[in-house]
Amino acid sequence: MSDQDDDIILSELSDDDLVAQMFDDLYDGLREEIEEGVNILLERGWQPYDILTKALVGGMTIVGNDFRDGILFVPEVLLAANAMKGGMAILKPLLVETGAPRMGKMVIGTVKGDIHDIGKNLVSMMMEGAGFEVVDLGINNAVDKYLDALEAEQPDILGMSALLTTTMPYMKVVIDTMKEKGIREDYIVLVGGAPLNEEFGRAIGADAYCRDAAVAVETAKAFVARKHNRIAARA
Ligand code: B1M
Repeated sequence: MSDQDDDIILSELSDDDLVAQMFDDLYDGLREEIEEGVNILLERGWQPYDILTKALVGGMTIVGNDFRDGILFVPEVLLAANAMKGGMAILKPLLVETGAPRMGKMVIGTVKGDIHDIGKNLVSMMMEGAGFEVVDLGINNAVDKYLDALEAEQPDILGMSALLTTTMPYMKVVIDTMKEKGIREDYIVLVGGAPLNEEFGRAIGADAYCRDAAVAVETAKAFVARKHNRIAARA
C-alpha cells in the first residue's frame, strides 16, 4: 500500500507498527514479508493464536472488505491469500500443539459436472484465514463424495460451489439425499457461486447463500456461534 515499504526493516518496528505493516503487506500479497513478520512475532513471544487473529485475520478482514466493495479484484485477493497461507503454514503446526480454539470445521467442494474452482478456493482460503479448518474436496463432486466426507470429517459446515446454471441444481440433490438419510440437520449447509441467489438457496433447503468469500466467512461465523449457543443451552 505504501511506496516506502522497501525501506522498512520489520524487526526494528514496535509490535503495533509491525502488525500494521503486516496488514499492508498482506494487502499487497507479500508472502515473504508476512512469513518474516510471523517469525518476528513468534520470537517476541506472541502466542500463535494471537498472531493468527490479530495480525493475519485482521489483515485479511481488510482484504475481504475491499474485495466485497469492489476495490480489490480476484488476482490481488489470490496474492493476499497466498501471503496469508505463508503465515498460516508457519502457525498451523504450532496452533495444533497449543490447542488454540478453532472457529469450526468446513467441508467444501464444487458440485458434480462443474470444474470452476477459483471462487471455491478463495472461500477456502478466507475461511482458513478466519480460523476455520477446511477440508477441500476439489471439483466435480458427486453426492457420495460429499456424504463420505461428512461422515469421515464430522464438520460443522458443508459448503457447495457451482458456477453453471446446469450444475447448480445438483446442490439440491445433495441436500435431498442428506434429508433422506436423516442427517440434514446435523450440518450447516452454505452454498455459493455466481449464478445462485438467496431465493435459490432457500428453495433448495440450504441454510444460507453466500454472495462472496467475505460473506461466507461472516455467515459461517454467525451459524457456528448459533450452533454452539444451542448446544450450550441444552447442556
Ligand atoms: Co466458465 N463459465 N465455463 N470457465 N467461467 C462461466 C461461469 C460463465 C458465466 C461464462 C459466461 O459465459 N459468461 C459461463 C456459465 C454460463 C451459465 O451457466 N449460465 C461459463 C461456461 C459456459 C463455461 C463452460 C461450459 C465453457 C465451455 O466449455 N463451453 C465450461 C464449463 C466447464 C465445467 O465446469 N464443466 C467453462 C470452463 C471454464 C474454465 C475452465 C475456462 C475457467 C475455470 C477455471 C477454474 O475455475 N479453475 C472458467 C472461468 C474462469 C469462468 C469465469 C470467466 C470466471 C469464474 C470465476 O472464477 N470467477 C465465469 C464468468 C463469470 O463468472 N463472470 C465463467 C471469479 C470467482 C472469484 O468468482 O466463482 O463467482 P466466483 O466465486 C465467488 C462467489 O460466487 C462466492 O465466493 C467466491 C469468491 O468471492 N462463492 C461461494 C463461490 N463458491 C462458493 C461456495 C460457498 C460460498 C461462496 O460455499 C460456502
